[in-house]
Amino acid sequence: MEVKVMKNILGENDKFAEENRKIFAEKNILVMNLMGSPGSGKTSLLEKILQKISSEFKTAVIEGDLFTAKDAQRIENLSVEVVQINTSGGCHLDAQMIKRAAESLNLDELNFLIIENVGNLVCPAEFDLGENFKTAVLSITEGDDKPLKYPLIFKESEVVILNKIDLIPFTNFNLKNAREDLTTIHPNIKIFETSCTKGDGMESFCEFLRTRLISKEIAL
Ligand SMILES: Nc1nc2c(ncn2[C@@H]2O[C@H](COP(=O)(O)OP(=O)(O)O)[C@@H](O)[C@H]2O)c(=O)[nH]1
Ligand SMILES: [Mg+2]
Repeated sequence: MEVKVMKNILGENDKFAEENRKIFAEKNILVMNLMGSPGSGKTSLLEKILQKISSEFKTAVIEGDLFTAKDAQRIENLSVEVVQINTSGGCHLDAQMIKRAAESLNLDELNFLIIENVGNLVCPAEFDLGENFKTAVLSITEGDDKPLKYPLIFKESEVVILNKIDLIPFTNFNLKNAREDLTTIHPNIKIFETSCTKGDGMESFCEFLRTRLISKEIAL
């Protein structure tokens, strides 16, 4: 019985996800679903890349949070359009929430939509939001065993960001092992090493995003 209920929930979500994907494709908008644990650096990464990308491509952000608009405020401080979704304790965003949030954006003007998912290494990976690709943020302080312990999020993600690389000297995080495990889980996964505090890897990640955006022919 429980399995059946779960199936119905996911079936319903997939219907909304397909509707979202169709709308985003019609409007020629690239959509990235950004996932990762609380505190891995998702909002910090956005703060860094938006400074570059939002001046080249018309970008908006949907912020998912259990409670509060703290992250949305950080994005608004950069003069980037942002919509806040509070899940009131819910551990992930779903496609219907995205559909509603997207209705308040001017999609005709938009090139790039970034969705910061609720901080969680498990549930968000199970829900298709209608995005073009998923990016997982894993920070050095979480430990190099996490890819094997939480494989689904890395299987589902086209990109993984190994963030807080500046903290490597203070931890036992083994980059070689982490890269090997990630590649075992997802052979073609693109791996970026970043530091939001020092700036490492930001240009490489922005270059990847530019290529993705331009290949959809949605430059301003
Ligand atoms: N040392 C270091 N700290 C970082 C880095 N990125 C983020 N942080 C810090 O990690 C904490 C959580 O960052 P935040 O962006 O709010 O994470 P989120 O919960 O995933 O959105 C903040 O105190 C950030 O300043 C990094 O690359 N290096
Ligand atoms: Mg955040």
